[in-house]
Amino acid sequence: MPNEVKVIYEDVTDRTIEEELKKQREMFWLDTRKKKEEEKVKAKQRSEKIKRELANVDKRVNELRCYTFASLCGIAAFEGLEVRDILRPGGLRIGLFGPAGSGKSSFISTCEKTIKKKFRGSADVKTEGGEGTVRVMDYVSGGWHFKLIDTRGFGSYGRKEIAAFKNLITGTIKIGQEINFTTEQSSDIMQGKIKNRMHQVVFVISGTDPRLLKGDLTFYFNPMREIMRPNGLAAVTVITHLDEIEKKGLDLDTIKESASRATGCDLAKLFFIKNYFADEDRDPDIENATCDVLECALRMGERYVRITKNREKRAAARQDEDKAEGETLEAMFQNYSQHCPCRQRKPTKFGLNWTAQEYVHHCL
Ligand SMILES: Nc1nc2c(ncn2[C@@H]2O[C@H](COP(=O)(O)OP(=O)(O)OP(=O)(O)O)[C@@H](O)[C@H]2O)c(=O)[nH]1
Ligand SMILES: [Mg+2]
Repeated sequence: MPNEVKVIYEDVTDRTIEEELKKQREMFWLDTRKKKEEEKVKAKQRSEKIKRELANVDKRVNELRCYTFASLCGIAAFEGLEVRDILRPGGLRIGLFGPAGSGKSSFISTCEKTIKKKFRGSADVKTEGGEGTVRVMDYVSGGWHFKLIDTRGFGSYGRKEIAAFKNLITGTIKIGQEINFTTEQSSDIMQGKIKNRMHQVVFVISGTDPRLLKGDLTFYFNPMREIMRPNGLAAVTVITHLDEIEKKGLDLDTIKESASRATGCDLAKLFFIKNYFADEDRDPDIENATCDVLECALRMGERYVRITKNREKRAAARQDEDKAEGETLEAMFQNYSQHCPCRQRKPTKFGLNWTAQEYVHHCL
């Protein structure tokens, strides 16, 4: 009998499947662990990069904390000028203007968080359905030689809004007072004391404002620019909502050019920012942008003070000269009047409308 070959079939399918599954599970865990470790390394690198960047920002922030008036343009630029009224805490006044809800109060909170390292809160940051800023408020005062002045967003510019703008620029509407649009009476910018005026204007625009790309904001800013220009005031522009701009994939250059047309600011004086929200971690990009805006505004504010003080000094010198000239003429008239054949007629009677030559001619 031939050897019987017994073939035993073993069903290994389940085992193979199980082994395969086990292998896959191990691979999955290995993969996940590897990814987690990579993420950890990346997060560590990111946080170290942020730390390094924040250390650099801190240098700039400390310079702003130690800011004293004239330190950017150099004290030599103010030689011969009386600047003690500005050279004091809160002396240089920077006013923020722009449409309602553009982010003025939020930008001030961002500045405070950057400089003071704590978030002021959102007392007058617009909430849905709520009212935004109504009163003139000053911030970042402390011992620093500058302060930021928050104003109410104007819907559009009529005569009453223009009057309010002039009154804000001159300091006629004081810190703490309500900005209402009930009067058409405005103060003359050249008359107010320099120390009470705003020395620099910061225009604040939301980068997602649909009026910006349509070109409609030009009409909004023109009345302000017309008041500022003859008075030597120039503006810096902050474009807020950078996060929204990026989310919507809008083109930054197009927005910048539209903002430049609307505000008249050259491109170097336009800055994008995403404002801080409450409890947000420190962000070097936000803080660098904040430093850029403040440094530019302070430099331009110093320039405004220098030009205006020089202008007033020259005007005062001219007045003194005129006065001295008037006195000299009067003395000369008196002298001639003693020899005047018609002495009985006092020279003052002829007034100073006569030139010295006419008077001498008359006497001789
Ligand atoms: N996403 C985003 N929201 C912002 C930014 N800046 C401001 N906001 C929001 O915009 C709204 C208006 O901000 P405000 O700071 O109150 O604007 P405002 O210009 O002070 O408004 P008025 O005082 O009414 O003139 C608030 O809900 C802010 O949280 C930003 O950069 N990004
Ligand atoms: Mg506000």
